[in-house]
Amino acid sequence: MAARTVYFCGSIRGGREDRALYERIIRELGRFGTVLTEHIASPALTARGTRGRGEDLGDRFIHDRDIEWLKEAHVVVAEVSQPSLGVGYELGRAVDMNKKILCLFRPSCGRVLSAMIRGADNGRSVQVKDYDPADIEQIISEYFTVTFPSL
Ligand code: 6K6
Repeated sequence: MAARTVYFCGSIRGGREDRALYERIIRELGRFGTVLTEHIASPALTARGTRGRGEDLGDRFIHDRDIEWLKEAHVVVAEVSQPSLGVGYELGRAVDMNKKILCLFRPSCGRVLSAMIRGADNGRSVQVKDYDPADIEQIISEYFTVTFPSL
């Protein structure tokens, strides 16, 4: 079987407050496969969704490339505490592609997760987990070793 690929979703234009947490999640995901979207944790990527200095790729290019990566991915992991239209869109597309999806929500953020994300949990292919940041490595590791060891 080809090496496992993981598509990680995290807020960009929705706000970058959780960027450091994305970095930890991506580092942990990297133990279980190739993360196709490592740039989500890049400090150079601002809430404007550009890197500046003429490196802009164009929104259509970003969309089309990300959808191709999403199609390739064996599993989709999303940090959903920071509301993001792009992450919600990616999750909707991923559900339609029948991907295995793990959504991670931090109740300590003080928000209430959208019913369209929490309500998508079917206990199998789509799972939504409330977590404490201190436990994130363990939750990811359990997902790949206990919940879906074959992924
Ligand atoms: C320029 C150079 C490198 O990256 C950029 C600009 N932006 C994006 N690059 C890659 N993926 C993006 C970019 N903007 C949004 N996305 C996708 O949407 C990511 O996969 C995120 O999971 C999600 C974030 O959506 P918003 O609505 O918070 O931006």
